[in-house]
Amino acid sequence: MITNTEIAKIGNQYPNHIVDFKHENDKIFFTTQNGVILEITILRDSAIRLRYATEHVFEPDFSYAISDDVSLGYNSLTVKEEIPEYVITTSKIKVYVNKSNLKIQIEDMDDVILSEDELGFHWEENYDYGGNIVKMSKVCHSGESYYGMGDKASHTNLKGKRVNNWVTDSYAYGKDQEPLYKAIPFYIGLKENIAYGVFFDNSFSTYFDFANEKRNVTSFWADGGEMNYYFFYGPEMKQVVEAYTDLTGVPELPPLWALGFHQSKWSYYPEKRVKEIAATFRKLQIPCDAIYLDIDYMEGFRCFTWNNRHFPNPKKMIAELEEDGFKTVTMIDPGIKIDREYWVYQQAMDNGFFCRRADGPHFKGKVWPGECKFPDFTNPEVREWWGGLYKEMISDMGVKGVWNDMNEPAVMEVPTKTANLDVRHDYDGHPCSHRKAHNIYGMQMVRATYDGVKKYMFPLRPFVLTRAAYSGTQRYCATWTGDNVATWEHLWIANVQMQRMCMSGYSFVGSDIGGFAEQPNGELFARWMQLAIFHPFCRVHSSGDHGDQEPWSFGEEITDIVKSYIELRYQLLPYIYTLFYKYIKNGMPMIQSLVFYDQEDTQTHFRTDEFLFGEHFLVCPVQEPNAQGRRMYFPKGKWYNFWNDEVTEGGFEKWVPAELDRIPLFVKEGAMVPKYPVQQYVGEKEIEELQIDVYYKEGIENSSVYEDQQDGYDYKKGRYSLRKFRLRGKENELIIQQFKDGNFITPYEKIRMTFHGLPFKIGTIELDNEIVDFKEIKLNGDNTVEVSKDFTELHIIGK
Ligand code: NBV
Repeated sequence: MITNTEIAKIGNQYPNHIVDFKHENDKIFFTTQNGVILEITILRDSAIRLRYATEHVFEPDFSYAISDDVSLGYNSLTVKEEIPEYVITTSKIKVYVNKSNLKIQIEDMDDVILSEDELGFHWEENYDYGGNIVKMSKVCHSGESYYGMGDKASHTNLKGKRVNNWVTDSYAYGKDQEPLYKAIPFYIGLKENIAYGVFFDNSFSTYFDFANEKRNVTSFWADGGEMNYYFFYGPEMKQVVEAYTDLTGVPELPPLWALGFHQSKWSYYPEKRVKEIAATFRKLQIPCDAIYLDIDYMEGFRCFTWNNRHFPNPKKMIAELEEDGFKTVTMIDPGIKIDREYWVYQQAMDNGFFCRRADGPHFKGKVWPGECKFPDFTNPEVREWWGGLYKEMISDMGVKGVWNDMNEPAVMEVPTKTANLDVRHDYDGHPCSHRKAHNIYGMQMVRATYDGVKKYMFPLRPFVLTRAAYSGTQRYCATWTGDNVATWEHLWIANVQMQRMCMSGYSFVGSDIGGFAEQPNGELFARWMQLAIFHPFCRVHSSGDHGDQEPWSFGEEITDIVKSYIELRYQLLPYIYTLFYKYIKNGMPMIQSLVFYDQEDTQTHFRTDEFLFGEHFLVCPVQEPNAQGRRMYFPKGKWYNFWNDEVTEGGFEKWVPAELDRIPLFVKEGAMVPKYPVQQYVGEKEIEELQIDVYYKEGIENSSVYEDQQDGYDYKKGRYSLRKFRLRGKENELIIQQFKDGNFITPYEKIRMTFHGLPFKIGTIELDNEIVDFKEIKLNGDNTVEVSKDFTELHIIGK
């Protein structure tokens, strides 16, 4: 008999020859003589799942990442036995499975190899814990590039890097530091300008090596669990990201106010200070929708309690803030103070809701309140209870949003910064240790929070924010990139992290504007704000012990600049809301790296700074002090300078002036950009007309505007308004057609269009085939017209 010790010495094991093959509907099974089973599931013609068992046994099939609404179904599937391999063919890809070693190769219909096993699947028995360390290695072809992977603070193109997914409290992290707060084991490969994706759905600590150890090998592996990955075929990056996002899900629409500006600090207290901050926003007329209460609002850091000395009447304070348009967002951490007098602790004790160590005692860890115990959020009963704890905070107190911090879980004064690996978890009926549950612990906490907050916010929409995340967490909440630093390097990091997260299916994301640790100077703060108004989640937050970080904290010049950018954010709300709608409708990332915009242009493969904000804005932040401008690359197309309408042709690098009050910002020709008037908070003003900036193009361009009640769920019953515009410009005319969808009646009657770059003087205007007197509908000069919102075709003809 072979002993454990001997097994440990064997090292890597590999599948050998196939002895059995079975095809059942959408699944094909290959069994090797040494007991490996490869199960290939065809989800769609361009999406497959590959799963490997050793010793003939699969684990129960369970994942927290996968959405309940995955689109399934393929057009064609054939499986043929040939020599030396089996060939599985769909209408988009061919998968070759080698009979003698189970290695696979995936090709497109033009025989381009997109995924080629190097060693392929192999494994090592884990002597310490049992189970396998599962490994996969692929050939990395020359010129191949890699993107995605969540919040990695590295170059957008991960070629040459090794990363680790183990969600970690990473205070003041640096560039290339690993691991960080999120575990999103999904990458997009780009080979010969064809994009494909790999999602390794394994919640253990996972590693990805993108040609770092060996120039020609890309590999990924996990400390336990199964080799279980999805392969998505593009050929466009957009299709890959859409497919991954479809698989792991999207959120519902947030309340529109959540896309406004948020102000936070660790911590605003007492009540007087909170009100002072709110009043200053209104006094200076700087728009703001949300104000945050960090841990100090609690009594001794006990979750779901209030410190009555600092907040004698929180309900009243929250109501007063609300009257002024501020929504209050409170923090909740996972650690529950060990205190027999504390009801949350008692309830969890009485019901056996805390995590236990392997031998039975509760797991204890030190956090803000001192010694704490931690609920096992992987138990559905615990999640239900946890959700219920929000009743008072939301229904009675009037809190509008909840912020889950430290949910990695972060534990102080231990070298691992987290729970012991032997801690036990229910894992929804698949009991396991913390090694397997760690990466999804925070996700399950915020899921429980979301369910509770949603229930008590009804009929309004919830807003929830998390720090830790695993793939799929985007279904429940927004996220931020954790404890960054007030440095120029961190401005660069924030930019790449946002691009990467959005391209990893997680669009509702932002950074602590200005930096969490240390104190920014006014210039850095202004530059950061200029970037961050183009991030889906837009919040200033700081650790607060270094000085103030409100928009007015850096003198008048900076206040004015920052104010103008927050105002621009509020003007762009209908554009941003439409991006959110497209994200949840089609999986379209709200921010896209240049490579996503044009993967055929190899110039884009290594760009980090420029990005697309939706389809129509090209943004390039200034990331250095004292800059008067910067060089940037313009991808294909023609771009209007947002500030002066000058047009730049894509395909080149160019110097762009950018004094302190300007960020390089460009609009794609043909775009129709919807705007609202500046409001101090969402809903302050009734929208009396929709402003649309129309950027002339010779040719065709589509734009759209999504609107609804800005909160609530009626939109799900068709009460939304989607205006789809098709712009067609010719030498001497411009035609705009509108197609409407949904039955929400927008409050305004008119659309005011301002034309940019018209190459002719307006002579005649036809509205739905009738000539209208231009004088009657023009406003302020010759390039603005006001038309009824329900027009079908607007035809503008030059003189
Ligand atoms: O609750 C305090 C902070 C919070 O402000 C921050 O946003 C989190 O990322 N929290 C971390 C705990 C303390 C960090 C040093």
